[in-house]
Amino acid sequence: MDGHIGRVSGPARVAEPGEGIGLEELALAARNHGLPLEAMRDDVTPPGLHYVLTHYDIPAAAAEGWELTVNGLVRTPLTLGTNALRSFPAVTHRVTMECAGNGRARLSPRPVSQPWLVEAVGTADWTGVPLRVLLAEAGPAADAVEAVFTGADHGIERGVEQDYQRSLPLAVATGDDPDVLVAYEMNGCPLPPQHGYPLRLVVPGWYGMAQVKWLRDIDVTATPFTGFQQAVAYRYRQSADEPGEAVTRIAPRALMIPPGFPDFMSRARVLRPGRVLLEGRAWSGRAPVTAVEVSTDDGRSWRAAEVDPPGEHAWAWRRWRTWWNAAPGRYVLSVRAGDAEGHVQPLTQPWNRGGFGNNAVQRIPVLCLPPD
Ligand SMILES: Nc1nc2c(c(=O)[nH]1)N[C@H]1C(S)=C(S)[C@@H](COP(=O)(O)O)O[C@H]1N2
Ligand SMILES: [Mo]
Repeated sequence: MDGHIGRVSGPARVAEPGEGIGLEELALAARNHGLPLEAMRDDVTPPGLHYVLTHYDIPAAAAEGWELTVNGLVRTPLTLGTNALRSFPAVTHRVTMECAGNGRARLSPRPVSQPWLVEAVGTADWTGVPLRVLLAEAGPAADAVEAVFTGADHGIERGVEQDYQRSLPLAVATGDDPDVLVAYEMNGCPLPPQHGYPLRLVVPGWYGMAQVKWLRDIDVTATPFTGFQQAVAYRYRQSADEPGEAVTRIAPRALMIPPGFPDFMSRARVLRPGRVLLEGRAWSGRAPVTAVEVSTDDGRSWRAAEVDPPGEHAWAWRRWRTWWNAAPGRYVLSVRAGDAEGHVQPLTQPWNRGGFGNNAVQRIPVLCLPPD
C-alpha cells in the first residue's frame, strides 16, 4: 500500500463490540440514500426514490462526446457515441436492483461500511442495447473468458487507487439469461447523473455492484479479472485472508410497507385497531418467488400472503398482500419470501466479513392503540 494513500484509506474492519455508527458512516449514509419503504406502493420506483450507491464522486459527464469503447480480445474494436448506441434496436427491462450490502447495519459484529438497514432497493424500467449485440458486433476471440467494465469514476478504497471496475464471465455477457443491457434511459428519460448518466450496465438479477455506472470501456480478456471490486471486495468470506466466494445473484427477500403512521424520531409505527392491509414486494435474482409468508408475532407463526402472478417482468419485484385484524397491543410484523430453487429467508443473518447478501427477515415493531 502506498504510504501517503494509506494515511487516508485504511484496511477493511468490523466494528468493536458496542461501537456505534460513526461520522464516516453517517457521511456515506447521507450520500447513498435508500428507498423510502412506502415507495414500494409503485411498480416502478419514481425518480429520486430509487436507492443510490456511489463509491466515489459522481463524475462530470456529458452525453455529447461520450464514447464507449469495446476492445481487448475482439476482432473489431468499437468506439460508440450515445447516438450510435441509440441506432441499435432498443430493449426495455423492468429490473429490481438491490445493493449487496443491504442489511449490513444489523450484523454483529458490524462491518464498517455503508450502513444499510433494509432499504437499498428500487425498481426501474431500463432501456438500452443488449450487451450481447455489441459484443457480437465486436466479435470476441475464441480464447476470451471475461468482459471487464470500467466506469468514469475514480477513487481510493482500502488503500487502492482505482477506477470503478467489474467483470462478467463472457457466457453471462453474451447470453440472454439475464439479458444484460448497456442502458441509456431510466423510466423513459435519460439516466439521472447519480444512476450513471449517460451509460450504465444493467445485469438483471445480480446485486448492484455488477451494474457499472458511467460506463466508458468494455475490455474482453483472456484471464479472469482480479481488480479490487472483483477479487478483494464483494466476496463472501469469514476472515480477511481467505479468497472467499464471489457475490453474484440477489438472494430472495420480501419487504413490507410499514403499516400505520410513524413517529418522526424513532420511526416506530402506530396504528388503530381493525382490519389492516399488510402489503409489500418480494423478489429473488436466483429463481422466481414462489411463496410469501407473514408473521404478526415476531416469527413464531406464519401464514401465506397472496402474491401477484409473475407477469411479463421476470426480473422485477412482485406485489404481495394479506389482511390482519389488529387488536390493541404491541406486535412485531415480519415477512419472508421463498423462491423456486428452495431458498428461504433466514430469521437470523448468517455473518460474513463484508456484510453481503443479508436477507434476514425484516422486523417491524408496531403499537396498536386502544379504540378511540
Ligand atoms: N461506476 C460505478 N458503478 C457502480 C458503483 C460505483 O460506485 N461506481 N456502485 C455500484 C453499487 S455497489 C451499486 S449497489 C449500484 C447502485 O446503483 P444505483 O445507484 O443506480 O442504485 O451501482 C453499482 N455501480
Ligand atoms: Mo452496492
